Amino acid sequence: MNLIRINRPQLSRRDFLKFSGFSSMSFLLGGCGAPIFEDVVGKLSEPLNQQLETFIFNAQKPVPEFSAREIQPEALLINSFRYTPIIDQEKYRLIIDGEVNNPLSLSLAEIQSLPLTSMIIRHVCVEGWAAIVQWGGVRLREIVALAQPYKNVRYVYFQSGDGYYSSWDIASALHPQTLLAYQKNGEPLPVENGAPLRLASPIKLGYKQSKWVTKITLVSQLSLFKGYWEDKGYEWFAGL
Ligand SMILES: Nc1nc2c(c(=O)[nH]1)N[C@H]1C(S)=C(S)[C@@H](COP(=O)(O)O)O[C@H]1N2
Ligand SMILES: [Mo]
Repeated sequence: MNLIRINRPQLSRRDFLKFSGFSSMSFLLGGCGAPIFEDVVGKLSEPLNQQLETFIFNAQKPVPEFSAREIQPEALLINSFRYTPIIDQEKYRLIIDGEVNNPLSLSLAEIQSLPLTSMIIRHVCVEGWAAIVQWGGVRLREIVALAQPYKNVRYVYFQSGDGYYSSWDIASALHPQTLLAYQKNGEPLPVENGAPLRLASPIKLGYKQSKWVTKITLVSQLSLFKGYWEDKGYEWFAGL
């Protein structure tokens, strides 16, 4: 899926080093590959850069959640524009790239070793149905922090295994209730609902919540393509 083109100048290695500001040389000495997971997880507690911090503080207040007995297990309708992609969970990697100091390729085991957040929220589809669902997964902001975005990052692209794509504003992406979910109603996420990994958030309409997410790209500008439904005229922000 090559629809998303990000126009930005290539950084020279010198510029890259200038931008990156690594506190440790181990990454640079580690050869040409990505840093090992333990290296980046160690940086979890480090703050995001200042501008992103400001976004977080300006982001919406937490959305009130529902209680467990309010979950509506049958109400979440499968809504897929195409087919359900077959993704081998063993071989699966979530790529995080774009305008970041620390591009990542994470296995499901690595993602699941990050703190688990669970929430009970209402999923709202623009087609006129809604469902109260419990989602479990990792906060997107944790993954974004690991990737160490440049300070001018404003948007996040999500690419999916079925060719679906969408883009979000960075503030919504960093909202504490925006999750990359791998559980639904206390069970492993079913394939039709986006396994191994999907977006789940109480602040966006259903079509912003990409299933089968394979790649997350952090950018300072949106390209001509903004999302599968968005490019057909649906609202881009799609906030709830
Ligand atoms: N990859 C992908 N993600 C997607 C879709 C899709 O077709 N492909 N449909 C969207 C829409 S319109 C909705 S309402 C929700 C539905 O999620 P569900 O099928 O788990 O109920 O997924 C969203 N995410
Ligand atoms: Mo939807």
